[in-house]
Amino acid sequence: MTMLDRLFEITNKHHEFFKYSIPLIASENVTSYLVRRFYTSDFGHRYAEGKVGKRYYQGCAFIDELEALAIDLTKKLFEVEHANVQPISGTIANMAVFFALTNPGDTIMSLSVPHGGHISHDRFSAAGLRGLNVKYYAFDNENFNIDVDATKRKVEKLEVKPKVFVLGASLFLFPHPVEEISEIARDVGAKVVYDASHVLGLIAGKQFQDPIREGADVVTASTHKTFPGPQRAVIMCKKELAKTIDKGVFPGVVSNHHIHSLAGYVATCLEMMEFGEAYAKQIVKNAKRLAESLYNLGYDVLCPDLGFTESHQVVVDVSKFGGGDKIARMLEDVGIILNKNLLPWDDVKNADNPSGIRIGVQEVTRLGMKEEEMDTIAELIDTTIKEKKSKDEIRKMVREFKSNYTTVKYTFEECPAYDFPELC
Ligand code: DSN
Repeated sequence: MTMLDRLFEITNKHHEFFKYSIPLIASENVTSYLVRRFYTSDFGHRYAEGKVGKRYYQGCAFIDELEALAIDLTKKLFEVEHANVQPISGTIANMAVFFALTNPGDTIMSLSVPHGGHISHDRFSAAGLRGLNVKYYAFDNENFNIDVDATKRKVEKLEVKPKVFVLGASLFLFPHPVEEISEIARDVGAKVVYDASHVLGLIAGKQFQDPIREGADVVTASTHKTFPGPQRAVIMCKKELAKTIDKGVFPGVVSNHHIHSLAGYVATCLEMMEFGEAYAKQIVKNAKRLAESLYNLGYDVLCPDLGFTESHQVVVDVSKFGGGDKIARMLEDVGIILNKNLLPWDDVKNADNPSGIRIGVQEVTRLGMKEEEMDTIAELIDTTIKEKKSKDEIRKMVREFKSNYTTVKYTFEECPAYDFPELC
């Protein structure tokens, strides 16, 4: 077998694996053919440093038109005053914002990772790279949210006041108290940055909080989780911060910005304008139903008294079954793909075997699954964890079930989700 044959084999096997598995990673999604078509365009061969109409390379006439369209659609879809569509990932977007709004040695407030914060909000990642001193919000485990009063007291006691309050999370069940935190931030002259990476599709579909109108100064977000686009990111902000943020992006942390995936992002904006509301509503219904089904089967799903979730995520404490690592591996063996996750009461040192698993239903929703299918997924998870059947039998059940859901919906022309299409 040649190396090239090997490359095709690996890629085809990956596609086949996902076609017959149940994808429940909360930070992933599947794009339509419409979006994928633009990945293969000549845009992917070009460079476009700088701003629309002010580039450092020739040949950017149509790239300028494309980027202007992307900015315009982002502003319309999210009803914001300014958008920068150049960051190539959520972490890069956060780095750009830290670069723009802080100086090394400044203090910021973030959620710790066990409380759901993204690594880039923390000192051992992007915030640390900027030399920021990270203080954590007080967290209310029961309500799975920031404890506003305790946070206020904590900020009052700080000798050096924070410059930025980061909101938004990777473990994200309920809207954050943006209004209340913005008030605390205003009192100390700080900005509020809301990382909407996980919930951007729900915000576009008007099924989650609206962070800018609730008081956030800046929203960062990757564009490939609940928002079903290519892997890149956007930053949105109020007009008065536009120049500062743009400079943080370029020349701050972005040079070229992967124009082929920007074209795919534009196509996703158009899909979300047309289908976003129905898609986002179904995501939330599915998440609630999956949580309820698992709870009824005896699982320690977080926050039963709060309706489990208001987002695409369901979080389960599986410590009584051996912990998140063991369970995530068992499920992977039968084709149910999700991730282990630290829970608020876990020590960050236990990241290799945390108490929890995190489940996201956005991709299966995109494939057309509804509440009934969530009951089936809960049963398949239960059958696996309690070893009610052999691995081979469950793998076969997963395969048969998933065979009916391999088409991308909520797009203009439905298409296969997991094929590796021929170009010519
Ligand atoms: N850490 C990823 C997640 O939430 O899965 C996002 O970068």
